Amino acid sequence: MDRTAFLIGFSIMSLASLAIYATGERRPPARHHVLLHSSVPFIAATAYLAMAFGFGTLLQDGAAVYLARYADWSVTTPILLSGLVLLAFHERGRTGEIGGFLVAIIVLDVLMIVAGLVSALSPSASGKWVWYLWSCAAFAGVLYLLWVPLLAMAREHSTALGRAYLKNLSFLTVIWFLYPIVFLVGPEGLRMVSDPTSVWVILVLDVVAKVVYAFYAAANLHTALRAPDGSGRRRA
Ligand code: RET
Repeated sequence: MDRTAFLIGFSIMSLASLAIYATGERRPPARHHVLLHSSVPFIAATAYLAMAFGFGTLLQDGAAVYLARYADWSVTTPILLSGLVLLAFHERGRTGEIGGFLVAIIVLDVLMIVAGLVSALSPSASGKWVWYLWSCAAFAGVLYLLWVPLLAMAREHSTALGRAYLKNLSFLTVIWFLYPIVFLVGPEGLRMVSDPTSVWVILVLDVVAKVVYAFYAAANLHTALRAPDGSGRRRA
């Protein structure tokens, strides 16, 4: 695989990390979201740099498996999910309850990524599909927590916050669904798509899921906090 896509990924992600931080809110209650969202492309830039130098690239049955990509996802996806959990609980909630949701969703999410990596590295076809389906089961658990209890919590908080949460969640769900599809048709799955095509498609997905999503989520939070019932300000 030629380095161009990886170097472009590195450049976009590192500049995006700075841009998200520079244009983000500096004060609570939105500041922690800016910190979370600017750290995500910084981690991705590190992974793209590793991939550009061929670090952590394995060959499985002639197909490249990029370990740096899975390392990136296993850190960045929990951060993105934490942003949504913290939005659903915005400025409320018992520590135990917030912690419980964070741990449950992060564990499911990391298992999803690890099972996906095991699928990519599986030498046998049956092992590949069992691990792929197991990863999808963990993904279903993540989506259940986001769409059922956490959505109810966000709506209970206020109409404005519920709307912001739903917009972010819808965006995230659509883009996240594309990853298992690209994996399925790519070199790690059915091999209908070549390695360079899959690398470019994942680069575009990563930019949308990490960078475009960061600006979209910040705009939705900003609108919610300015709404009369959006609890943008702590009451005295
Ligand atoms: C894999 C393969 C096995 C089945 C499933 C997968 C899901 C991956 C997802 C990745 C999301 C990545 C993001 C990265 C950006 O920071 C591991 C591809 C379900 C949902 C959003």
